[in-house]
Amino acid sequence: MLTLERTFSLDQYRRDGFTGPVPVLGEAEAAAYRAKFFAELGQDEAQPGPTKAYMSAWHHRLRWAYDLAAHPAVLDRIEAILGPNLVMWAMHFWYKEPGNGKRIPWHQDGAYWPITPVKNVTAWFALGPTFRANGCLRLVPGSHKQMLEHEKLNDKTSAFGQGLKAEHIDESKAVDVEMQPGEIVIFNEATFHGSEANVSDVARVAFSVRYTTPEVKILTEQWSDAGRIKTYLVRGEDTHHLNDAIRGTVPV
Ligand SMILES: O=C(O)CCC(=O)C(=O)O
Repeated sequence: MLTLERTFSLDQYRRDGFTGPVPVLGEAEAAAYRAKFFAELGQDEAQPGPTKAYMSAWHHRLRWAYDLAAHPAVLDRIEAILGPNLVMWAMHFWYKEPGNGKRIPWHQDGAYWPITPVKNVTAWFALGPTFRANGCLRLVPGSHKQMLEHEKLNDKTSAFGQGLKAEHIDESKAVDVEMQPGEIVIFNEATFHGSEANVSDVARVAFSVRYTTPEVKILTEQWSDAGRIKTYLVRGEDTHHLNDAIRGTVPV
């Protein structure tokens, strides 16, 4: 199994389809954001439980979530990959309380997204510790070279109805991305990724932020949940104005 380099490397990103994890927040800062997360759920962090809360687009209405999604230390890394003009277009919290039996099946994000061209960099941000037993993110290095067909899954343990075909997955090549609170790992729209159930007593608190460039058009009319998609120019200039109709407003 590949050993994580725990550094930001453009060479690794190009070779493996991901890079990191790297620290962005200190432990105390990550804990403060984690507290805001649980406060928003209306839960006591010491007794994390299941939630029916909507987990997308908190950055449209909560300034602290926007500040995380547009964190300069994250944007510096994304800019190194995508260049100076950056559009942030989605954010989703991935929370698994202790005992959450759902797994995220192996998938490539680009297979789910009506955007053209399909170009995206994701920062997956751990606000709490992530490790094998609480369902840390798993990635397959070098899997990002082509898009593959996804199929329907009839599996009650899967959080998604579709995923990559089992024949395309070589579990022996998968990497468990165990992370400390405040770290990010960066991957692209084609990198195989997923995660297992949380069989520990530690909540897994994490979120993803999606970034692209102004020449990418988001086809909101093909999106089943279009309200969660808004574009924020977080660096540089909008050279194409393709998504003006869904421009987001930074919350106060
Ligand atoms: O958090 C997970 O386990 C999956 C995350 C994911 O699918 C994503 O960020 O695209």
